[in-house]
Amino acid sequence: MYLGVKWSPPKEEVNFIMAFTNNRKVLDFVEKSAQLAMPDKIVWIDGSEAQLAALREEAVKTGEMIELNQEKLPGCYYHRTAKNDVARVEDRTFICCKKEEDAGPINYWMDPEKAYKLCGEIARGKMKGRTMYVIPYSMGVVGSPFSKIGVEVTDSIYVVLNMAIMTRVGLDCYAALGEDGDFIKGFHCKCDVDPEKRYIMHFPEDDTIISVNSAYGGNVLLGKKCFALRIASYLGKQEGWMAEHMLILGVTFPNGEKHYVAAAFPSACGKTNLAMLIPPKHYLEKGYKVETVGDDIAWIRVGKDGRLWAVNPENGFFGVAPGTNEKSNPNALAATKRGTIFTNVAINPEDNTVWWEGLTKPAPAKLIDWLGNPWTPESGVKAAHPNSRFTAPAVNCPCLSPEFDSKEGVPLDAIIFGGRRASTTPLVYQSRDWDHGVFVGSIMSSETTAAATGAVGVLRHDPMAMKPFCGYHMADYFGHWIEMGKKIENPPKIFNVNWFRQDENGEFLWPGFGDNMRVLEWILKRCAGTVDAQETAIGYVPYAKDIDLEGLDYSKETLERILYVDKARWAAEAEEIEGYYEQFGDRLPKELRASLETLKKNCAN
Ligand code: GTP
Ligand code: SPV
Ligand code: MN
Repeated sequence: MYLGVKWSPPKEEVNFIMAFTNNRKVLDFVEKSAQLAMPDKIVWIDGSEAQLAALREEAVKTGEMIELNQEKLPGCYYHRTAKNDVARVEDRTFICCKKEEDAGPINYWMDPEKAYKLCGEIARGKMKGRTMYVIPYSMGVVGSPFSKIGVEVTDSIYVVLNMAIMTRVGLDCYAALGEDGDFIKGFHCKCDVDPEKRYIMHFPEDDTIISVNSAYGGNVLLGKKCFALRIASYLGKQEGWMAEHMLILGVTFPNGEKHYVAAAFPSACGKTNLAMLIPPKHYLEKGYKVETVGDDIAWIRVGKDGRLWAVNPENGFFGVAPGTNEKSNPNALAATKRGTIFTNVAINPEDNTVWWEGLTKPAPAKLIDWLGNPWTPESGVKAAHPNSRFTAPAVNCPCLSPEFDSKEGVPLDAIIFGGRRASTTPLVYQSRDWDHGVFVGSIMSSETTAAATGAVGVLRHDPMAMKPFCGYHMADYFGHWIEMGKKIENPPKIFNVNWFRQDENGEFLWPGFGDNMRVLEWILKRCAGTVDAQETAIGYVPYAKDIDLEGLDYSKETLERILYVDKARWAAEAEEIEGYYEQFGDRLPKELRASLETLKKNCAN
């Protein structure tokens, strides 16, 4: 039984000659998907450039994609989604485990049987007149002990082409599976792109994902948030590893030493930017270098050496376009110059290139906005959707780490949490130890962004930046972090940063972007034990003198202001956290409760 449909296939209707695999589970999954959605045709994606080129051509013919200026942007295409389909839909994203209590208070839950039936009814016959594409893909380098294979079926060429950038698509995935290997099943059907019937369902106990009535990024590129975070976090808990919403970067010191950090910030809160940062001039002159291993997802295991090792399971960047420019993130911009798909940005009709808010100042005089309407700077609306994105191959990134393809990943010196907080949270602080670091991650709050539907700028808890992405009970996830800590002989140090402190006029108090290197340096010095810190109610905070301000027109007073730990505010924060923790009941690890008590005590005296 799959999707509520009994299987009685007229086999000759389905093209299995081109299946490329004798894995009976793959064949069964594809058969059942076809039986349900009734496509006219099945196309088995092999990942070859010839096949992808033909699909691009077809998508341009049907209007699904627009070919951009091939001289200025070779291999680049443009896609517009439906107006109602521009971001992840958290309230329509479900964890469908057997017991409701296992999904926890933070996830939306649906009974698996009900969810299969509902989606079965919605998707039945919806691929009639369409083609179903079968995409074999690997999250991580094929053959790495970290990696896992998925197969996504979809009726969208846009999905095929994006998956071919974001993951490792190819027949070697079938070879890795063999005749009997298991994989994550992903069924996607855009159906009628009806927001009322849009569902993103996860069945962690069945290794299955179903997505219907959307054709947007995180809802439909099933290898990404659905598999690599929601399903993988569940697998990680079972198998003793971690799937996190984290960037991974490497810092090379002037003496040649390399150190790696992973950082969890909520959606549209600066992961891509930090991962690709270019250090200030005097750091470059001294020989510092920052390289990107990943910008969104990290799979992390304990290595033989008792350290944590991280890989980026993705193969591309699905990055926020607005705000990306030559100054803020030249590396990301360079990555979008070839082989990239742009979604919901604006088009400059003069030369058939792309534009978004913040790319250039002033804006071009005339554009076609993300809705397809003529636009001028006087229009009074945004030309690009605030969650418009680029899908760029990782290999394009000038600062891509040589360790990007490493099968073992990179060893972590530090884990950094961070959110978008106008007040309270200082620029940076260090936790006292692993368990306290888990507490620091668990109490993260951040203002919402355009990455998900709903209001923007609302402060909410987003523990470890995983609120929308944890595939099981959040308190059990905290417990898993605590348990992992016991297995790591040489744990990374855990920090929290906040690039988003604001003054009374709503202006950011910290320059951010490349200047975040100054904070990274302090963090790595703390890891090496070469810089002192002041102990405060919330953890260790830098002495202002230890944050390098060379080459920056920045007052020591402002720095002191954003490093200051205001006990009264933190006492209020602790009280708020107490209320927030209540929903976890007895499942909340005692270590976290103890850390909360310490915080309360520290703020009281
Ligand atoms: P997802 O892909 O949604 O997971 O997001 P992300 O965490 O990779 O976010 P990204 O780096 O794309 O940043 C999103 C927004 O944050 C953009 O508008 C950036 O301009 C802004 N931003 C990033 N870094 C900084 C910073 O250091 N300071 C300030 N003020 N803004 C930043
Ligand atoms: C996020 O929202 O955190 C993203 C974009 O990285 S999406 O893939 O749409 O989830
Ligand atoms: Mn993300």
